[in-house]
Amino acid sequence: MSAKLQKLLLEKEAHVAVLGLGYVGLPLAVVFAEAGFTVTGIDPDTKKDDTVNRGERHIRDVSDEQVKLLVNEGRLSATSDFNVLDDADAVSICVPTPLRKTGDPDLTYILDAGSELAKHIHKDMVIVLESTTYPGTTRELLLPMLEEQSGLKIGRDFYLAFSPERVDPGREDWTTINTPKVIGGITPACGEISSAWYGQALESIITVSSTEVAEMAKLLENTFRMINIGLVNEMAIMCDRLGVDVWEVIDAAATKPFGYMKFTPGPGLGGHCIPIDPLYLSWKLRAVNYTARFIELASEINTGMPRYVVNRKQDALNQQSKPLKDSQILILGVAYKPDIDDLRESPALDVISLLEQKGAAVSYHDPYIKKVQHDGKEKETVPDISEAVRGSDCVVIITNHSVYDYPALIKMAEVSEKHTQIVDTRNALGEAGRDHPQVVRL
Ligand code: SAJ
Repeated sequence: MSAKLQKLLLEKEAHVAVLGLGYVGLPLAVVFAEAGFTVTGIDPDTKKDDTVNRGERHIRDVSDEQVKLLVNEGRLSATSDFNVLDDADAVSICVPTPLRKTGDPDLTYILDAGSELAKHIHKDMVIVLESTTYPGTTRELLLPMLEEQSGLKIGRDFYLAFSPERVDPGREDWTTINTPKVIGGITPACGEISSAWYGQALESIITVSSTEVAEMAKLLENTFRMINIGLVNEMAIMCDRLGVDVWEVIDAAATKPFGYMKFTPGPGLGGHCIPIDPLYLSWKLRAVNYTARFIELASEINTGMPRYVVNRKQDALNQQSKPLKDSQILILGVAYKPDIDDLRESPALDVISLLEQKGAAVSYHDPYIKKVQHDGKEKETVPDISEAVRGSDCVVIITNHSVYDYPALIKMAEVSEKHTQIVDTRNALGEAGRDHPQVVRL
């Protein structure tokens, strides 16, 4: 293993580069800089680069003060120029791994990062891929790109590892610095030197034997979550068929102090991780003629929840012999989960599309999301909730932001001349919503 690189890393003299300044890359760049490294963020989006270089943050999980201090100290800067990689000793790749419209993995960002790196890779460089992807990507895709063009030898001239990001946007108890970090190298030396580097900045490093183990561990984490959410969504459907209150069932099961983990049903699965990562795994397994049945079934149930919610809404309006067509529907909360401003894959978008296809007039309110572009249309959040509720035939709670005053919401519905119905997909109203004549719960 390169003693020179090891020395640079352990003495924090290494120049660190972070490719991609999104919700993973910017916090990681800040953590490395705060540990004492000189860090250059590289992002083709010059707006992000300019924000960082002005000493400001564009990701809520870091503060303007943190960025300003590091930029002023010369520890953190950002650029769209990949040539800076010529002087980088340690590189983290934190680029998106979305799905194509076909549902297949879209590795464009990883391939672009790999081809830029291949132009600038040099002896005594360590590279860690953080982007969630299928097992084998680092070894089968990234490694050849880096070796073939450079003629350098893995584990001798340069080092390559995979380390899954475990960032939960908006979370304050588990952050980039204190969340345990799994790292697996192409060779043992790769794993060792990557762990030595990350160990200079993060509190807990778990070194595993290969990149495939690290890639697969991440997919197990998020597949576990997706399948359990699918299970509890199906429990909601089954309880409705049996006339049993699923929320009371879940609360009762959650009293078990061991062997059980609480998940709650909802209008569908949003975010850039949980609905997407498991499909990278099932795609890879199809390539080796295996069907990942749990993933496919859970995905089917989760993607069916928006339609299920719309049907519940139709039930609510039927109670008033009101057709869905031409009814006024207000969606409360469109972000993919509470108290954040992220709309990616939000089930609210599917619910809005389905309602509009059925002829309903749909508006929304979300304190974190002022505008929504969807289905070629732009909507703005309604300014005044009480007025919007009074003017609606039905209010649907899709995302239960903490800022909402739920008891007041019930009061607004009760006094509205339209006798507004409330569809509560998150049990946001709690006991007040149970058996209420104007409330339908998931
Ligand atoms: N959801 C449910 N029921 C649940 C939990 C979530 O319907 O019981 C829905 C949410 O409303 C949301 C989607 O699932 O639409 C995803 O929710 P999430 O809580 O999993 O939030 P994410 O997507 O931000 O997940 C991240 C993940 N982090 C990474 O992948 C790096 C995940 O691994 C974390 O466990 C999760 O945060 C977390 O713990 O909150």
